[in-house]
Amino acid sequence: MNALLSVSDKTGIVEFAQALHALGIKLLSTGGTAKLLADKGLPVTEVAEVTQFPEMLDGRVKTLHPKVHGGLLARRELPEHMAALKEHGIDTIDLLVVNLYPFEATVAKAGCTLADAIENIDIGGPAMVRSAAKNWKDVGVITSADQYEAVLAELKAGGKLSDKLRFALSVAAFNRIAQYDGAISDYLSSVAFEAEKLSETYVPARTQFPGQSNGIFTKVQDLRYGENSHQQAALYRDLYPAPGSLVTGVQLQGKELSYNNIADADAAWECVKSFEAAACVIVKHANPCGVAVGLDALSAYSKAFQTDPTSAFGGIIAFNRVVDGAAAAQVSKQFVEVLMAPDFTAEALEIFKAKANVRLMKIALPAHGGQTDWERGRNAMDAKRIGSGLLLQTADNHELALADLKVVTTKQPSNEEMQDLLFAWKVAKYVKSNAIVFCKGGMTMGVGAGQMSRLDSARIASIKAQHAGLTLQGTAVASDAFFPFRDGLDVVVDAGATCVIQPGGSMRDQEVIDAANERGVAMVFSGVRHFRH
Ligand code: 93A
Repeated sequence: MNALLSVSDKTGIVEFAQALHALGIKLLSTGGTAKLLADKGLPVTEVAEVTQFPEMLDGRVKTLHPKVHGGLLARRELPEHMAALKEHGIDTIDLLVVNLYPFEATVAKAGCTLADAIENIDIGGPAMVRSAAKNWKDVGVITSADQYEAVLAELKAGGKLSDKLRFALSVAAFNRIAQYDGAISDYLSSVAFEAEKLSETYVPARTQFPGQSNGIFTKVQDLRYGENSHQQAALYRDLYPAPGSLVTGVQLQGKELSYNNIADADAAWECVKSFEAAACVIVKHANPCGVAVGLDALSAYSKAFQTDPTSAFGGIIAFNRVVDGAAAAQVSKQFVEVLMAPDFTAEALEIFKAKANVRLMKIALPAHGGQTDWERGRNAMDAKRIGSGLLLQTADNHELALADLKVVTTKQPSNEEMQDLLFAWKVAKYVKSNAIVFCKGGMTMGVGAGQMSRLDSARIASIKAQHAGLTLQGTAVASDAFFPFRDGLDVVVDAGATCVIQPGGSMRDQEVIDAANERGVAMVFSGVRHFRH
């Protein structure tokens, strides 16, 4: 049996080659790998010796030779294939061990030149992997060090690999190649051509990672199950995750995050990181059930919790400030599933030690002043699976500025009301449609989410406020889309709202404006809509 070993990541290769040698398998190898094995005293034949052709062009041509590909591709059960090998003096290669030039790691490094990226595009490695994987019936192909153990176990037990393992290795190999080519395509697609790119020292800008540009994802882990226990699930992340996104976080304690935990945690984290002031967001079933800004983590949490203490039970909580002992002590009084923050003080960590089930996630915040979506930690694209299809759109990254607002009523909102309107609008963007959000003093006072009728969302928000013992008198209210009739406005004003923000743009805008004037409330149009389905 002949094995060809050609690896860039040399982790574990010596031990693996030693085990192959002990099993009587002949070792062939390329320059760097061969040298390492020979230095460790292993008998190894250089591929150049087999091909009678030296490695050339700085290693660009090492294994691209019929003696290699013939040995990988020949079908052992076809006499004419074996006769052809014999005629040309080619030996079969039965086991291939290849991992590729580190393209992904190279382009992920700050300051990577275009030339460096290009030099790290492996050609001969993937070619061999494809040959071996195509001929899986006769050749075992190893593309990752974590496959060494399973391969050795079978070789030791029966002297050869099972069909099942060879097939699994072949599938893994094609997956790896697809991912590798995807990474190259993703990277190059983002480098628009300019003459200066011909220079050896040209470093493309970091906007090269718009996130999901070509939909290249890498698997983080299998999850225990999906949304429900009969569903299988896994977590993937962008090849180049945006700074400050949930997938860049580190779990400090607690059980493994579930599918639903991750979905809710993402909703909470995306919402909380949109605030510059100290903020806290509590999420249940993908909707915020309490959002507040305050002087610090503790005050933001205390306000957010008041919105809906019932729903906050078992909630997913996100902070955009370090959680200190005071905030931790308060949060730990409630049942919490996941807690996210840019960091936790030693005192806070000590408090949560006693609550081993709480999943603590430490996630760095992205820079608020970042220029690109990627730098600001936001996806450029948004995707939704439909039956046999995929809906793609640019992400809802619109940010409302004070100057965009148009007051449409005779009554002007006070400065304080204006602040609450902007706060309510920010929150409404993260609430499932139809969204109605009552706010006051930098906290949510009632959230109506996910109803088929805007009227029902308004009613639910006010019922929830009552249940929480809050009054909606003097609140600001945000509606994620326009009021098609005056009835929605009447419901929120009946509940106590004194000012309203909504996109405007309905055929009956005038009817709604007249109603606001009649009821003596202020109304502003944002000019944009924030549907979230
Ligand atoms: O430059 S290449 O694309 N040309 C080749 O013919 C070739 N053959 C193997 N790169 C090639 N390789 C790669 O070299 C392998 O995929 C592996 O990553 C690396 C191992 O080189 P060495 O053994 O010299 O360290």
